[in-house]
Formats: sequence, structure tokens, C-alpha cells
Amino acid sequence: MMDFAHNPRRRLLLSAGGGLLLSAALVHRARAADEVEIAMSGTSNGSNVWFRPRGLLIHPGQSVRWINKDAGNVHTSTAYHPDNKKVLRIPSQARSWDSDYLMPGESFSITLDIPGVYDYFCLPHEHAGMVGRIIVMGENISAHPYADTDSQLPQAAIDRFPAVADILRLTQIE
Ligand SMILES: [Cu+2]
Repeated sequence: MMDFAHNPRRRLLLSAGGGLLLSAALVHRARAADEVEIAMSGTSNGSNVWFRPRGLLIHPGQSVRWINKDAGNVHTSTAYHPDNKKVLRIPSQARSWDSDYLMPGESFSITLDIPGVYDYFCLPHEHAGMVGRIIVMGENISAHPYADTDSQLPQAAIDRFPAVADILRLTQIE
């Protein structure tokens, strides 16, 4: 599905094995400041699944890490982008992403530099409404940026995107 060399997750794994042991404490502090965590989780019988927070406001250059905290399910973080065979619902200059399947305990991170609204979904659970929205702060954030493509998504997905105004006001929406 994805070119090996362009899969950020593979790159992370490679660098983790080959990197020098720098100051672990320093690395940890930098992560705490610059990286925001989004949990992938659900009920134990899998009847309900979600990203938490599903609405998130960050600043340009900040990183987001999705962690599968669901012991009984695999999940993905996948951008609404033609590269993933979906309509475009991230800024047009931004790079697409797809975590591929994350097993329980696995994680995936990206850094977002371009301001705007980023909508993403979980590949096996889009129809169950497992979607999320990240806003990278900047000027001219549209209140309803992707209304013209709503009809091409499952209704359950449309229903779960937090409103842009609510994310801007509250920073995180559970
Ligand atoms: Cu999922």
C-alpha cells in the first residue's frame, strides 16, 4: 500500500535501532513538550471505537503520536487524501500519511508544519465513526473547510468530526 522508504513508521523503527544513545532524559523532555498523544481505544467487545482526543489544536512544527491502547483491536491513523484513495481533507500542500495497522501497544507519529485543518480516519473503523480532526494554528482557518466533500464520507464519520470553532476554543475535544 505504501512505498517502504516513504513510510515514516519504518523510518522511526530504523533510527531507533541504529541511533546513538544520547541523553535519554533530554530526548524525553523534548518529546513531552513537542509531542501530543492521541489514544486509539474502544470498548472491550469492539462495539465502539474512538480516537481520544478526537479534536486537537497544535502549533506548526508540533508532533502527534497515535498509540493503540486497545488490547483487542488493530487501528490505523490515515489521512483523508487521494494517496489513501480518499477525498482531500488536509491542507493541499501538506503531506499525506498512513500508519498502516498498529497492533496493541504500537504507535506512529507525524510532525505537522502547515497550518490548516487535518481530517483522518481509522481504515477498518471509518464506518463506525472512528475519525479525528487536528488543527494546526494559523491564519484563515475556515469554519467548514471540507463541507463540499461531506457527502462522500460515511455519515457516522461526518457526525464525529468536532466543529472547527470548538477545537479552536477548547484545544482538545474528547
Ligand atoms: Cu480503528
